[in-house]
Amino acid sequence: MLRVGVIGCGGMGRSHIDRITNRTQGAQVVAVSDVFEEGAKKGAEIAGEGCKVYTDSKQLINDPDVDAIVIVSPGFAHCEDLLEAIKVGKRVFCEKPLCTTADDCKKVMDAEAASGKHLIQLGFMRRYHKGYIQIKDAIKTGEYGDPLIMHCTHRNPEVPESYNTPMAVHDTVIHEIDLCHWMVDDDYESVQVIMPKQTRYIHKNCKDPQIMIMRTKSGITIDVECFVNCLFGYDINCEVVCEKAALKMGTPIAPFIKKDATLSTEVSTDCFVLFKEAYDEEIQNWIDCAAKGVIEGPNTWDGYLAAVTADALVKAQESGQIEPVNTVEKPDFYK
Ligand code: ISE
Repeated sequence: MLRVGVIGCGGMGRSHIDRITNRTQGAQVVAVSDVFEEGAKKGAEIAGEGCKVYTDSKQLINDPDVDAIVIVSPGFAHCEDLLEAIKVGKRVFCEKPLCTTADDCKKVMDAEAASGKHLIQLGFMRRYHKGYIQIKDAIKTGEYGDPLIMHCTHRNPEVPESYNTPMAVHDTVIHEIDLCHWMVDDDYESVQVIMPKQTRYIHKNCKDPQIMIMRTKSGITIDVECFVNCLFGYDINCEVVCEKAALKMGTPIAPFIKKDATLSTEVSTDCFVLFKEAYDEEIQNWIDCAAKGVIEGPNTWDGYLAAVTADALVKAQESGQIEPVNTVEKPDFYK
């Protein structure tokens, strides 16, 4: 049984504690921490009797009863805890982002590589969604030729007033940044953002919709329509155009109903409903991999690449120009 300590007991933290306690196998939450003691206690209640409560994440990381760590604290707090976990050689599942700056991501990547052990998995859970896996597997067969273009849509029904233009990159399209390069096994070279006619239903600090374009090193061109006040639902689509075929992800989770001379189906409005299974799968895979001492999911390189690409996209939102994605050479350790 993997003994897990969870850092951060907000909504997502409590959801992971519940997942490890009630919906996955092979691990148990033995300690939780949160800077707010009340929050930590709420988390411990979900884990059940005997779960230790900390307000200092360093103490949790160094607790000899904790084998592995789940980091679900706010992004700005990740770097220090990741470096501490690497120092003591404990395995980590870290919710996105890896760190809030590309420099901090690089620091963590260098420390992990120097430790000689792959310890960190990043919470890009969409890699565990069946629809994307099916497309990735289909591309890998070679039957359809090389991928050339990808079209994605990422629509939210609405976002709060606190959501601003850069968040369309950091909170929303960050999923496609990770997914798209993973599906075609390539890294990014440049990005661009085009602002179409704007919806009247958006708040003043957010441009919406936006079209983000990412070009990979081999030339694959990816367009992502990001539309976070589309009003009608949480609507996620992906199509990969290859030399001999177009592969479109099957999305509906609801049945098609024919009634009163009408064909209808439901559009989800909630990412936690649409990707519920993916969240469970990613944690189960992390637990299973911990027993084998490997990481199969997104790793520290993916976190670093996402951070550098996101910075370039935010720059492109302002400049309207094609912006380069300037990463360091991928270290052999991550190849
Ligand atoms: C949110 O954090 C997510 O992860 C959702 O998938 C995304 O659609 C939303 O825009 C984000 O705020």
